[in-house]
Amino acid sequence: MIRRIEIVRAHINLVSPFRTSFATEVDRNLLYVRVVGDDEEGWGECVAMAAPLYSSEYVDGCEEVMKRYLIPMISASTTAEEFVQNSAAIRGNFMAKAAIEAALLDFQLRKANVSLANFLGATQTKVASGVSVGIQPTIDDLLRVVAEYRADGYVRIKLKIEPGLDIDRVRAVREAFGSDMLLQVDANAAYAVDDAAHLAKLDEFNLLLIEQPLPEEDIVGHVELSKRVGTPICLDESITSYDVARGALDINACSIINIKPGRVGGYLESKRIHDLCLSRGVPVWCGGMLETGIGRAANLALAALPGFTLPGDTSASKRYFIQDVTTPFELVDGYIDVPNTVGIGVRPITEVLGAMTSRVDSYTITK
Ligand code: OSB
Ligand code: MG
Repeated sequence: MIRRIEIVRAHINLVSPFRTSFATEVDRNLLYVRVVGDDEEGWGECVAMAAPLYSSEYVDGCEEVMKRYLIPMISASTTAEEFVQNSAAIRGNFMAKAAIEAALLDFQLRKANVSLANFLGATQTKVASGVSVGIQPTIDDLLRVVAEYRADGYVRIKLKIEPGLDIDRVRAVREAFGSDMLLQVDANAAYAVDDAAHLAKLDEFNLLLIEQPLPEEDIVGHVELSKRVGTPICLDESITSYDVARGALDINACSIINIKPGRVGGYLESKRIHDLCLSRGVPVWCGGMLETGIGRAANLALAALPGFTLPGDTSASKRYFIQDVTTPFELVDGYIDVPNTVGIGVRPITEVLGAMTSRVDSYTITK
């Protein structure tokens, strides 16, 4: 029986600024959902950023929609599956929904003594990990940072790019680290279809993919771009659901999909997209949103499914945080172990989370 839902608001600094084409993040404004029962609890992490720059959601808005619309849908016996069904009436708000779904899943799987990985259908016990490299002030900085991540063992490098900080950056990294290194770029929607000829200059660098070159809504623009650029197009921001994924694949807007559970409304929807892509032979990989250990643990479970054939942004805790809220995830020979105990397999360390927490609001479940 679910007795109450807590929203825990907290703050954590990043080890270094993370610059993308849309923002420079120096910290995370955190929101955790804690489902509390009589003798069990479940945790979920909301991946929304402080400001609506990556997508339309932002963390304070997520809290608002949770307390006003989503938490009131939960009764003492609501399952994650029921929550997903019932909350479909609320449009969008995927990150808010996903955080609650994750906490409900963790709660019910702990009670059932099943790991999230097993529940989702994981076939791997460890996952190969890539790292997302923010836009650096200079090419020298970039080469130094990439060298550090290579030394850590990351098997794939993703460079954030934006117009003007793209072709030369990729060329420099290719020249310094060779053509064998798995390399891809992420534009976070910073280009337009008219940039097709410019982006085609990346073709000579044998990249795995170009992630989200055009705006979220311009799925049709990606169809045109895919014809004019040789490098595979991968969608991130645009893929907000199973239906969007199917449509994008049907019209050849992309040939690879980045699955982020927060962006698509949860782990159950993520599995549906994975299954679709697996059945069509479309490679998928697990994206990240600078998650702390709670979200990172659940992402690792998802990334262990058989269709995740490309390394994800499932880096080690220390890539982003000096002290994670859970036992840190560590990279060993380029791989991170998938949690295999119950639920998401981790809990926040009480003292660590307590020191970071600014507020806890508790919502009693009376139905
Ligand atoms: O576009 O993949 C993205 C981080 C925040 C928001 C969007 C993105 C990212 C990353 C980093 O690229 C992923 C990670 O390592 O968590
Ligand atoms: Mg991306």
